[in-house]
Amino acid sequence: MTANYTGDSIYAASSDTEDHTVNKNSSTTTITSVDPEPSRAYQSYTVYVTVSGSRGTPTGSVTIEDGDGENCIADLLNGEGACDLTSTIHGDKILTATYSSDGTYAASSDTQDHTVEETPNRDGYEEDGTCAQAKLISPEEQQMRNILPEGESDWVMFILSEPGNVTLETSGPNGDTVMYLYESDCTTQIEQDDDDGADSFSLITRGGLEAGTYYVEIIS
Ligand SMILES: [Ca+2]
Ligand SMILES: [Ca+2]
Ligand SMILES: [Ca+2]
Repeated sequence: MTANYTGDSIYAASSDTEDHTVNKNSSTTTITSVDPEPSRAYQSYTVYVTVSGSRGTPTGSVTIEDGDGENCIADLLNGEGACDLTSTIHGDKILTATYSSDGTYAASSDTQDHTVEETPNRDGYEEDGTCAQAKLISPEEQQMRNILPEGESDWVMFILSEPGNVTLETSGPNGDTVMYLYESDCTTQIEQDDDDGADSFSLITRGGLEAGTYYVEIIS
């Protein structure tokens, strides 16, 4: 900041300079809720945040961390935001929401307790709940899986190096599956089966498949 005196017929011109810092307005970040509370490992939960300013409404985004390396970013609209976070490690978490300064408002943060419960019945092939997460199965290979709890879905992929026939089968001590066979686009269904296997398990026998990649979804 500079003050200049231009001088007159008696006094010479002079000036003075003084440092002046324009402080950023303060901001207050608050985690308003977490849904669901508690959540389960590998299940996403939504974290809601607000950021208020000493005057006006801060803009920008808030990063929310679960303390175990997972995070999500909530973009602010009218000082509010939310994002979906997925914790892979169960336990008691301290969520940290950090608002980074937008140039006008200073940074601020908040913490909130959140419990992530263990997800039972996971098998060694999870996460495989989408076609993109499908795990490879080789000819003659058996994979030990859980299709639990109800609504769980496991995706498997296999590759035919030449045209051929396939048999796909589920079995187990107890349970009830439904199986879907898809083309390489993950969406064009070739066949589905509910109970053609033993008990309520599934069996698909299909001839004349061309060489290529195929996907199978198994649900309970
Ligand atoms: Ca599974
Ligand atoms: Ca699964
Ligand atoms: Ca069935």
